[in-house]
Amino acid sequence: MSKCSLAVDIGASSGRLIAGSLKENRLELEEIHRFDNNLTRKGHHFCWDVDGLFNEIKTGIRLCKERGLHPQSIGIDTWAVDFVLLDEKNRLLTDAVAYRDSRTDGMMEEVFNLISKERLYLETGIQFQKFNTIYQLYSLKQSNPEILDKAKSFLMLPDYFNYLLTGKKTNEYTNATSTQLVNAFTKKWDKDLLDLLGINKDMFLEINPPGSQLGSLRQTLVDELGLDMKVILPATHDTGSAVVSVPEVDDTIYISSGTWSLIGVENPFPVCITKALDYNFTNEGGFDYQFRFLKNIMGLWMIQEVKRNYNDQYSFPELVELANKASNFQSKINVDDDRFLKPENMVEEIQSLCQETNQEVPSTPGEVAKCVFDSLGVSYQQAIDQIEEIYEKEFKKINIIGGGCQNKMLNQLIADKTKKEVLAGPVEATAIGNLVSQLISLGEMKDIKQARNIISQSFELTRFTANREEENVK
Ligand code: ADP
Ligand code: LRH
Repeated sequence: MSKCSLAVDIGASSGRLIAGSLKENRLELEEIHRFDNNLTRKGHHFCWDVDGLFNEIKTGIRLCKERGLHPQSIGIDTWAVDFVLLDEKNRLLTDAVAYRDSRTDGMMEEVFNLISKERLYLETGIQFQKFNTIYQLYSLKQSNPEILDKAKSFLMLPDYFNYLLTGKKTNEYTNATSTQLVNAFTKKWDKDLLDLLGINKDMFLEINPPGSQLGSLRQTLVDELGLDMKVILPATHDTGSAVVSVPEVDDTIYISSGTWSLIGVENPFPVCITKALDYNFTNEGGFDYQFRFLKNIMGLWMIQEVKRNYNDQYSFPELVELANKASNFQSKINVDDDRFLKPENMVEEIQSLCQETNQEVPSTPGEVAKCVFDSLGVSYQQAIDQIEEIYEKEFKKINIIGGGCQNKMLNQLIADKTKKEVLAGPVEATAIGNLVSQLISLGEMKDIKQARNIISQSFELTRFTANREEENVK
């Protein structure tokens, strides 16, 4: 792989650098570096270790060089909603407080005193999650208004890493929409909303779409790393990049399965109708100004925490295996209850809810895992029913992408419950979508339609059906 581009994909649980190149109409990938990502406690808050993450990005670039790879470009995506603020000298004014931190408790309600829920939804199309950037900023306004007033630049985390790489500051469109502060129709910062909230408008930067080229690495980094490359914006919101990789979006419901399960469809326009508001569906900005009409479901965060609570004694495949063996265990919980966002102990929280609802309490790792997977299945089914109700049509196919599509038990469960054809893959959908944005920007791919064709030629998917015939398909 001589000529390649480099995707930096950092999820809430782990990050990776993957090099990709186009060879005879197929996308070839080479994993360069992988690392864990965890919340760290800083003072009163749970934060992300942005310095550590930037070091991992640099390590990955160094490893490219060691392997003789000279990427022509690099693109960064991360999870959404989190940000930092910089002062006039581009120094950090805030830690990168994590969205699971409790600072946003009660903030949604405070914001609704200033702006009605309906207006917020009609203007932004974004779902109500208590951790959205709007509520994080409002919390900062309550606790440290002087910081907000002093701030000269608002940067989402990929924007910040891009600034560290290039010295250039911009806000990328897809991730900006996750703030709930971008107007879904003008695709610009909603200055009226910011005025109503009393939040300093001047710190928000120009919004640029995926595919924009930011420039080369800073000279100091070129000297340090011995490589130069173009920095290109992918859909910097990881889910935005992931959905680029869904080979066939028409008539397909996707599940982007990782720390969160994002269930939805792609649309050319935002759907801000009352039913979508009632069901709390979002319209996140996507590549090529498409919209992701989807619902956030608590996702595999729950099993990540369960794994941690059992001191990482079991791997993810082992937990799936144990859940399979606990086939008689039937208790189910509402996975979307906020109590699972950041409980002290996930296993105990699950056990408590089973007890409170007079169900059998899971006592073994297999029973706990079975309860999580079955309960996620219930929530998936409900979201799928809601999508079909809103669209007044039946979708025939479900495409599960991301790390979670390796969970065969969950894939089969979804096929059994929905009686739909379930396709699993690609696992590295987000990195692939990130690479595709770069390759389109560089003129190596024509457009997203061609990119999706190439993706479907390049990666094998696994099909699951209710009659339990698992097969590999191209
Ligand atoms: P994120 O990008 O949100 O950090 P990923 O897309 O990397 O998440 O997916 C991580 C999840 O994938 C894990 O929480 C785990 O549940 C699941 N997973 C990863 N590997 C496997 C595996 N071999 N078998 C089953 N599940 C897996
Ligand atoms: C998935 C994700 C999701 C957001 C959440 C904060 O990684 O970006 O789309 O809602 O993290």
